[in-house]
Amino acid sequence: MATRPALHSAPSDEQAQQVAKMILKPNTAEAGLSQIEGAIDEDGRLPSIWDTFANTPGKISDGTDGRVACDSYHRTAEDIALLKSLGAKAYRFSIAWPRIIPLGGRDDPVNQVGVDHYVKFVDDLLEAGIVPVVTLYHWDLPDNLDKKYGGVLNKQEFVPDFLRYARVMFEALGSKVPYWITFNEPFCTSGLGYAVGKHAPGRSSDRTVNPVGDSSTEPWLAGHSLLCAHGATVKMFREEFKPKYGGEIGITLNGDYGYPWDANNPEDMAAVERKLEFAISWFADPIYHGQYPDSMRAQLGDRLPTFTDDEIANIKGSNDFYGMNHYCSHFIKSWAPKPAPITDIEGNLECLFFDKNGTPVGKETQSPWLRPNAPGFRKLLNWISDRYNHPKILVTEFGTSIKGENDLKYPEILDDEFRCDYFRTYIQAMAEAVAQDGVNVFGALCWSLMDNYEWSEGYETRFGVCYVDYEGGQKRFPKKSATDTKEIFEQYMGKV
Ligand code: GBH
Repeated sequence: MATRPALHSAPSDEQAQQVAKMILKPNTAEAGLSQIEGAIDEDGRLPSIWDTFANTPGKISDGTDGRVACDSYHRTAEDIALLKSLGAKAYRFSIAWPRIIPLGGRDDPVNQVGVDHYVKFVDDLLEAGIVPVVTLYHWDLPDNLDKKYGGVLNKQEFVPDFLRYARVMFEALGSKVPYWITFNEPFCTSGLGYAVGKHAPGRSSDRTVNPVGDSSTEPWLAGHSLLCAHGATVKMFREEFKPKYGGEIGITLNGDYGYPWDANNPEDMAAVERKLEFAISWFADPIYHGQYPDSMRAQLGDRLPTFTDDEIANIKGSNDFYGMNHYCSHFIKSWAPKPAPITDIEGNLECLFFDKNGTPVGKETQSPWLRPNAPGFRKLLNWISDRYNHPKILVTEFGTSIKGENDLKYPEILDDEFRCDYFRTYIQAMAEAVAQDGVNVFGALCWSLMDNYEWSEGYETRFGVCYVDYEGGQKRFPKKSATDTKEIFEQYMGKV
């Protein structure tokens, strides 16, 4: 039987540094559910909100869903062998809640087949010498909970239901998993799910997007529920599981960096700060400082909920490490002094690819939101480190798509120099942040091991260091970046 690495039982800072060196090697991140697993109606799994969303006409750009995806549910041995062959030291993946408690609720039955699937997967990873990094929630709420009570909008119901699900997973995997992440990118769940409407369940005030939803209030309620669930889960983990098993827990926040659109305009400078606060501090300030940022209170007034004493006591100090997802940068143009639109979730500003002089922030990719800018990564690492008193940071995602990659055929598609360049420059920027600026990054995971279901962009956008042949039976082929990242990481090993 596989045992978890002893190194992780109760890491001192010095041990954490060793883990850093161990993890700062080629790594890959993945998601459970519709992004890679497929098998959406097998072994007792019931639909998630993403299954329902994908089957709503017009929501996914290529009209696809996660029914098969990379077929990873049936290919765990193959995926682990692939990771091993690429020299990966850690693997981040998420658990699909609808496999564990298909109806989702705290009184609903646990699906043992689903639990066993992940236990075996983690055992096999450990056997292969790969550290599992487990995300409990990567956007795939059991659909039943959305239908029954509105999912994350209903804090009273959502928090105890999530806690029960988390408990089942800590019981099953607590002795084996050294790093837990409660929620992946709560900004996306809240903002894209309940204001923009581009993510499940797709609610929005924009009636061309959805017949129901209120973008002025719902994202803030959703975010509040997620914070409360995170806080309560960490409390339970620390009281009941950490003393027995060790292990660390945190939340993963997405955040892209911003430069002023007009560097001589104080309004744009202030907007940069607001942009980072609305994206990152919305969640990180309550966790590290015990309250929402002033800029959000000022713009949102009572639309931003308040914490009870118990809630904030759970939330404040609840990160053992900061999980950081980071992809790109933008130029930020303020809308102030005009008041923010009531549906705004970004801080009364716009994010642009070009500055006032027409200089681009980076080269175009396939993703409409992503242009690489490696110096922005170093700057954001410093911003987070300064604002939150030098937390330990695990970079849980960074990576890029490539303009037109999907139009290439095998084997040309394996020659992804653009992605190699992205990882080379971003890893260099991260190494500088660590070595020269003293930022405490202890690990980094590339997004992603293989091309996968890219949410509302379907399969047209690829992020993998391995190519997945969707038409030819989901076979995986390492791209150039798969071997390059191994070498790039190794170059920095022991030097940071
Ligand atoms: C990550 O989010 C996700 O965690 C991961 O699952 C995904 O595969 C990866 O991105 C690559 O896309 O134009 O309004 O739709 C990264 C942060 C924030 C990027 C929201 C996309 C979409 C803005 N994401 N953004 S919108």
